[in-house]
Amino acid sequence: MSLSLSSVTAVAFLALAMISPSAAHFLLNYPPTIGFDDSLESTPPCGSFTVMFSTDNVTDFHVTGNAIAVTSIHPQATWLFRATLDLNATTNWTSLLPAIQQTGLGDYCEPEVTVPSSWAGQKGVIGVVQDSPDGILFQCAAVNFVVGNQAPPDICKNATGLSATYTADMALSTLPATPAATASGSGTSTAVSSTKSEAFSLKTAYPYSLVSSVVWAGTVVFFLA
Ligand SMILES: [Cu+2]
Repeated sequence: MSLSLSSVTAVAFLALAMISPSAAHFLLNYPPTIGFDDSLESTPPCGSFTVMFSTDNVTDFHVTGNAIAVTSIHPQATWLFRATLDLNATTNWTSLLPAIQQTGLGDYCEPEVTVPSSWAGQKGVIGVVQDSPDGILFQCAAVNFVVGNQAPPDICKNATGLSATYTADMALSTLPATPAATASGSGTSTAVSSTKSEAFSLKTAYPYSLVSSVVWAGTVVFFLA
């Protein structure tokens, strides 16, 4: 059996990319993100980006069913999909689905997310929040809410073996409305952070390192072959 050096190298790089927590947290593939900065993805409400309808890639979001597609680099995480008519993305967030726990790496898509039908004809922001082993992470999309529903685009797909189930997530259900609330020293934010660390220790009980070991074992087999 022969394996070219380049394919072995490619496998090794792929394995590294998959297990490195700092490689990326998550990608918002659809609707198009207003911006992604890996190192600032934990900055609410939009991962450090400011919504600007004049320059953002603004797409239609169908109120009776529209896809939201992401890629998770975390083997397990919990998601909140939310939306607001506040064009600054700071207030009045509506949760579009209960919190969802994703297990398995890679592409994940909710094909038929709905928003209140009365929103049709208005601009707004879709917010995607991931409660991950390395914190709460954010991205946003700038959209025009329109009537009807959408056939899920090709980019809406689920990685083999990935599963998603509704769950309860205190960190997501008590998300501060604004960045300022996070920074304040009020009793409320203290309660939020203690909840967050509980959620964090629960999450880290998942065999993150076990998944990494399996990937590495596969890599070693390739090197020895
Ligand atoms: Cu991460």
